[in-house]
Amino acid sequence: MKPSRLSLLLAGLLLAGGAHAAAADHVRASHAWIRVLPGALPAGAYVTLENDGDQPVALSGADSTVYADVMLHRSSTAGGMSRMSMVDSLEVPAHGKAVLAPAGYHLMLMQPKAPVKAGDTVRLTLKFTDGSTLATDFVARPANALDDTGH
Ligand SMILES: [Cu+2]
Repeated sequence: MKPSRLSLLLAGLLLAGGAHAAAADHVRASHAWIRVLPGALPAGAYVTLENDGDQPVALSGADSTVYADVMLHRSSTAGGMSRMSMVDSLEVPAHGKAVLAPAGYHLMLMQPKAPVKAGDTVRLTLKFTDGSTLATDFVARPANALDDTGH
């Protein structure tokens, strides 16, 4: 371990009161993608979060320089009607994962400051309830995409 890494680690431990490191340090993000819709319509962002820590962590939202507002939503279907509701946080269990996917949890990206088109990469800063953050690159996919491969 290089000295710089060690000092960062020690600083992190001190900030966390010595109990455990920040939530984001234990989370790995993969399959991060955005489904872009025409014009200024809100876009859904999806990602798989894996937590290798011994404590559950919770996603509280995200920030973006490209979108003016980002909200954590959950889609559900009742009586054949699809609806979305706002969610305060989404838990990622210890040694488990949480999946944000179409028809379920997603980040709702509102008011793009510049057009985002399929093939673009957009960086979102995922935020956790302990205040830690994880910068993640999301690939923009077309409106008819079902997953991160674009199919
Ligand atoms: Cu939504």
